[in-house]
Amino acid sequence: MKKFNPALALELMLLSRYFEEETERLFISGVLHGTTHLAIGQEASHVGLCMALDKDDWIVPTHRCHGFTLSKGSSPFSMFSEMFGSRYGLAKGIGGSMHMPDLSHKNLGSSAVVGSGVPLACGVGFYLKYKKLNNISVAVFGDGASSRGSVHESMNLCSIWNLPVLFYCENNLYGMSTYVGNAVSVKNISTRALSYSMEGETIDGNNVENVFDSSLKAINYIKEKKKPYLLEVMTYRHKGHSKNDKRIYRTKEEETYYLDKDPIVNFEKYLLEKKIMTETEIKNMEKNCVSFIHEERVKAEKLSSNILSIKELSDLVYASSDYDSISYN
Ligand SMILES: Cc1ncc(C[n+]2csc(CCOP(=O)(O)OP(=O)(O)O)c2C)c(N)n1
Repeated sequence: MKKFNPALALELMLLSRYFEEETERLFISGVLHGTTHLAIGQEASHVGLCMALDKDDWIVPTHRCHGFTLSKGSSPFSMFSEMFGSRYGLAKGIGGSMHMPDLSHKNLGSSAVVGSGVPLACGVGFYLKYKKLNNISVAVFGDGASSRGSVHESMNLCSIWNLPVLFYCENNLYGMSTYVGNAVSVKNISTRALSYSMEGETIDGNNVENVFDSSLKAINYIKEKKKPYLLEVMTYRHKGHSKNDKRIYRTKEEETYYLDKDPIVNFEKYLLEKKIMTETEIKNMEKNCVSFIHEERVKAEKLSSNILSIKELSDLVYASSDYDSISYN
C-alpha cells in the first residue's frame, strides 16, 4: 500500500508554485510571448494525484498543465525549454506552455481544445485493457469542460467497456469568466457519474494529503474492479484564467476567502503543528526549490537559440506513428 510522503508533497508543491511564478515573470517582462495558464492555488490537486499514481499510470492533463507535468516527473528545464521554443523542450519547442507531452513519464500532454484530452485518455484506457496491463489512464478536465459532449461520450464508453480510466475533474469554480453555477446543471459534478453507472466523489482539493488519499482510493478501485471512476476535486486558481485576465468577474472578498485556503501555506502550518518538519527544514526546502527553479530557467534560457531547423520541424510534423524514434540532439 502506497504511503503518503509529506516532505515530497511539499517539495513538489513548492517547485510547481515557483515554476509558475517564474513563468509569470517571464511573460510579464516580455521575455516569453503568447499566453500561459497558471494553476497557482491548485498545487495540492496536481501533486496529490500524481503522488498516488504508479510510474506506469498514464495522464492526459489540460491546458493548465505545469503542475501535473512536473509532478509526473518532467524536469523544469525541459518545461522552460518548451516555452523558450528550443529543441530541449518537451515538444521540441513547437508546443509552448499548453503542450508539454512527456512519453517517458507516461504523460500524453494536453491540447488547447477544451475537453479534447478526455477521449484520448479513453484510448489509453482501451490500450491498457487490450494489453492486459494493470495500470490506469487519467483524464483531467475542468468544470468548464465537464459539459462538453466529448467528456460525456467518453464516460459512457468507458463505463460500457469497463476501461481503467480516472475522470479527474478539477473544479476551480470558473471556466474563463463563467462561474460554474451558471454553466453546469448539477451542484456536484461528481453526481454525473450516476448517469454512467460509475462511482463518483467530490473532495476538498486544497489539502494535498486528502487529494492523495482520495486519488489512491479511486485508483485502487479502478485497478481492482476494472471500472472507471469520477473524482471531482474542489480547488481555486488564484490568478486569472490566462495572462491578460484582470478577474473583474469575481470579488476581492471571494479571492481573499480562497487565498486563506492556500494549499501550500496551510500544509506548511500543518507540518509544523504536527512536528513533521521543523521551521528550518521548511525554509531550507523553500530556498533550495527557488534556486533549483532559477538554475533550470537560466540553463533553458541560455540554450534557447538552439531551435529545430525547418527540415527537422517538417520531419517532426509529418512523422508517422514512430514519434519516439526521432531524436535531434
Ligand atoms: C473547444 C473549446 N472551446 C472553448 C475554448 C476557449 N477556452 C479556453 S480555456 C476555457 C475554459 C476552460 O475551463 P475549465 O474546463 O473549467 O478549465 P480551467 O481553465 O478552469 O482550468 C475556454 C472556454 C477552447 N480552448 N476550446
